[in-house]
Amino acid sequence: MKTGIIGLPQVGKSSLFKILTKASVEERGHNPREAHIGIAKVPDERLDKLAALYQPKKLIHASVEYADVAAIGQEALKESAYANSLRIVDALIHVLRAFDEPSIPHVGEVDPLRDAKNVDFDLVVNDLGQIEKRLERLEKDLKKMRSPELEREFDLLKRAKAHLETERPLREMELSPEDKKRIRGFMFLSQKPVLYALNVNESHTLGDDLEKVAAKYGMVEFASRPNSGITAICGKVEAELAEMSDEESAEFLSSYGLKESGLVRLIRKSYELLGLISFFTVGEDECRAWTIERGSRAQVAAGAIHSDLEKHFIRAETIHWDQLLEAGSEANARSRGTLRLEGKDYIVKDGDVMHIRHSA
Ligand SMILES: Nc1nc2c(ncn2[C@@H]2O[C@H](COP(=O)(O)OP(=O)(O)OP(=O)(O)O)[C@@H](O)[C@H]2O)c(=O)[nH]1
Ligand SMILES: [Mg+2]
Repeated sequence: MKTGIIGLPQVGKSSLFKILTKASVEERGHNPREAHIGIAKVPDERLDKLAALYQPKKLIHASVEYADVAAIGQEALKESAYANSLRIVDALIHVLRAFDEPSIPHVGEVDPLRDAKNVDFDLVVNDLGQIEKRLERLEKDLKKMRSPELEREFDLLKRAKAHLETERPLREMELSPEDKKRIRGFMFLSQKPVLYALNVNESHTLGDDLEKVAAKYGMVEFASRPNSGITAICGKVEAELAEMSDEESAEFLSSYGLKESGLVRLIRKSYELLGLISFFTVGEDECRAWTIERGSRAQVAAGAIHSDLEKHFIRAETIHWDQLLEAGSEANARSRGTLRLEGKDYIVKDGDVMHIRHSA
């Protein structure tokens, strides 16, 4: 699962990428049209609490991959290398300028809603171009030979085209599971779920500002459309936080009226937007979070650990993380009956702790 960080020039994309992934972006000889890739740990208090109980030798959090791409625009999107670096991501974080800084140029006034709409429009135009090309091809093929599958694809693309022509991104279009499969290969840009990230000014009332900034710029309704979300960060403060120890950062956060780093919230929201949840495996050797799609069956979840566990799955000893903490040990939980056996079709819940029993 990979998330692309997009946005207009100089809005703070690379700064965000750097603090997310703690990666260095200044590599020499790097083609600016290719994306930088980095990995961020998904912060998870639940796992930290389980680790406090087990004191494992290894503690492994879930992770999300991010790609820092060059500034977006009609021109950039015409370059296939650029468009392709975006096509391969599963979701987008769209960084929007909400900070004033006269020394850093921006197109006109600070107006993140306008910028968000413009970039969405560019994505829509790009998808329309793709669809038109494919429709032309399909028309020719259908004249030569009728095929029910090609006809279905033709109808679907016609419908997608009509949708895009109303200037709405494909992420808002309703699709049956079959249509989703049919359309997947195109990797349409406007179909990707998006998290708008408002990059705000540093201020003494940052905690409050972050809460209110989406409303201030009239973005609440805009960002509550299907497959969209919104969050706010202050790039400057996050960059300072990234350099601090845990104790220092707790003090620093409270001086701004903040409970947690905006980055933590952003990573969590992008995880949710991708439709992902975590389950845990625990023990004295290792406590670990595993990433699965929401709605996965226990057998499929076992496959996230190892394909052999999926193939030879028997049962999963399961307990919700907070029940395990409450019981204080697996033995206690078993005698209380909160540790239970689930079969292969059990739908795994976010925060379940599982031991997979298998015959491998
Ligand atoms: N005041 C202020 N400046 C910021 C903030 N975030 C980034 N900047 C500054 O904005 C400039 C651009 O930041 P980058 O992170 O390089 O932006 P970018 O979107 O990657 O830029 P391009 O890749 O060139 O499009 C730098 O000078 C940053 O220091 C912020 O929250 N507040
Ligand atoms: Mg950059």
